[in-house]
Parts: sequence; C-alpha cells; structure tokens
Amino acid sequence: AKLVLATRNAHKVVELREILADAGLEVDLIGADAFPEVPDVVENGTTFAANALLKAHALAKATGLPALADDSGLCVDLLGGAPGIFSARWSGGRGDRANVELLLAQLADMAAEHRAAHFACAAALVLPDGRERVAEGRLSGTLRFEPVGDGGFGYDPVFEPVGLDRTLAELPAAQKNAISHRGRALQAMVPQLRELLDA
Ligand code: ITT
Repeated sequence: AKLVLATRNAHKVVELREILADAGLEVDLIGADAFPEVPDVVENGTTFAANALLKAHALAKATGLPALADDSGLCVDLLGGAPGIFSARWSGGRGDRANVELLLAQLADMAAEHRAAHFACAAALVLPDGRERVAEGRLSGTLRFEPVGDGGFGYDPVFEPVGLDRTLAELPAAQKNAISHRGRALQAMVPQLRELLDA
C-alpha cells in the first residue's frame, strides 16, 4: 500500500522510515516532497493531535493517498509545557540550534532537579475517504545545561532520557527510535496501519 509522509522535516522522515521498516509494514512510503504543489497547512490547532490531523488531512485530500503526519515537541514542566506545539519555531524560525540556546537561557538558573521535561508525539493517519486514527507517544527526561552529541535533531543534544546518562543525541538512531516519543506513537499506530492500509 502507498503511504504519504505528511512532513517537510527531513529528520522526521528518516526516523519515520526506520521505525516503520522495523515494524515490518509492507508500505511504499512517499515523501511530501513528491508533491511540491501542495501548500503547507496552517498549524493552528491547540494540541499535537489536532495539528497532526490537520497535516494528514491536507495531504490525503490533495494527493488522494493515505497520509501519515507527526506533530511533536518538547514540553518543559517549569515552563508550563512550553515550547510544546511551538517547539519548531521557539526562537522565531532561527533554527534548531537557536531554539536550544533560547531554551537553555530560559532555564539558566534552574538546578538539575527542576529541569524535568518530556518529548511528545502525535501520529495521525488519514485516508482519502476521511477516516482518521491518532496515536501518541512520550519520552520523559531532564534537560542538560549544555548540548552534547551529534545525533538526532532539534532538542536531542540537551535531553537526557530518564534512566540514561547520555543525551538523545548521543544514542545510535536505532536506540533513539526504540524509546522515543515518535517510536512509541508509531508502534501504537502499527495495528491501525495494518488494518486500514491492509499492509
Ligand atoms: P512538519 O510540521 O513538516 O512535520 P516541523 O519540524 O515543523 O515539521 P513540528 O511542528 O511537529 O514539525 O515541530 C516539531 C519540533 O519539535 C521539531 O522541529 C523539534 O524542534 C522538536 N522535536 C520533535 N521531535 C523531536 C525529536 O525527536 N528530537 C528533538 N527535537 C524534536
């Protein structure tokens, strides 16, 4: 079965492909870059799930193919859950590194025991006939004071998962995917992908 990945984030595409391949799904994954004429949807939902559904519905409608979207972000306890759904543009669109720098500055005076955070991911599957499914995943941890590691993307270099003494950016990709918010959301979505896509 064909499945369009409704994301323009190249790092997500790599991770989604690996996670779905590991799940043994028989799907032909198509990147959103195959449809450059489809405009980006306005992500004006108030939750990860709402924004994931907006992205998946837009692409399923435009392409006539099943679409899978990921909306995700980092939620910091002390910041009341921010950056949350605003994670990608926390520094006003200046990129991942600037986002991390701003977040570290916002937490500068906070001791390790106050730096709890979690990553959240909502995966949305939408079929051209409008049927939809959502699955969510989380990963809890704490925020470091300095970035460490070259792997992953976004906030990975400052995020230390609970129970590990390394950041997500120090983990091999397979190990990140096995525990990540994205990995967990997708694993929860596998039965629905099999059922709806017959994959
Ligand atoms: P699309 O909407 O096209 O999928 P995006 O990057 O704008 O791409 P989101 O709105 O879902 O996607 O924002 C996700 C942001 O959350 C991402 O840019 C990172 O800053 C952060 N993030 C999500 N998952 C992450 C991960 O696994 N590791 C590090 N940071 C992550």
